[in-house]
Amino acid sequence: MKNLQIRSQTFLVLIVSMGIAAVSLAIATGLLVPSPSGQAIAQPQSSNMTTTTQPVMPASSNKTFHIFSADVEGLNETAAEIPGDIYSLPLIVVDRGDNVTVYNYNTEEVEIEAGAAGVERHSFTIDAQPYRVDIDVAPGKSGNATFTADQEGIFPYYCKYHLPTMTGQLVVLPPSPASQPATM
Ligand SMILES: [Cu+2]
Repeated sequence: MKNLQIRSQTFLVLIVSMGIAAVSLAIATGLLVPSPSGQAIAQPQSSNMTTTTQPVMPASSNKTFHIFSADVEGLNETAAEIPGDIYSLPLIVVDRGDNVTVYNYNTEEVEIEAGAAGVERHSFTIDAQPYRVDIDVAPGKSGNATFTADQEGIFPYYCKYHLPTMTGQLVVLPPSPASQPATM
């Protein structure tokens, strides 16, 4: 009987020291942080994780595009018999259902163009059904429009003053799973 008591005491000591070792290990690895009162508390890790993994531009159904009028460098418009005006963005890709906002910037210098034969306006125009967008801006100005991309397909956009070069394509894709709001 005495022999058994000694054995159980030894076992108890073993259990306690294993417990201490486990807590020390947890503190060392940062899983548990000793609180001021001496009790170990679990450290929340999730808050740190979400801030570090947050994407810079999270997927959203609101999509904004900034388009600038630009020129093909070195082009002799007279010799080429074609305007050298282009868009900074020749392609806009969205998902169906997206709320699309387009800013159209006319980068022509007001002073120079005012004295020229024609005022260099630039438009961002879509008239392919069902879309109807027309952002027509004067030199040095900008304008914007917002519409819902509710029809899939490829729709041309163009500047009313600089065809055939100043064109682009709005591509409306079927909704992608990644851009869908999470369903519970
Ligand atoms: Cu133009």
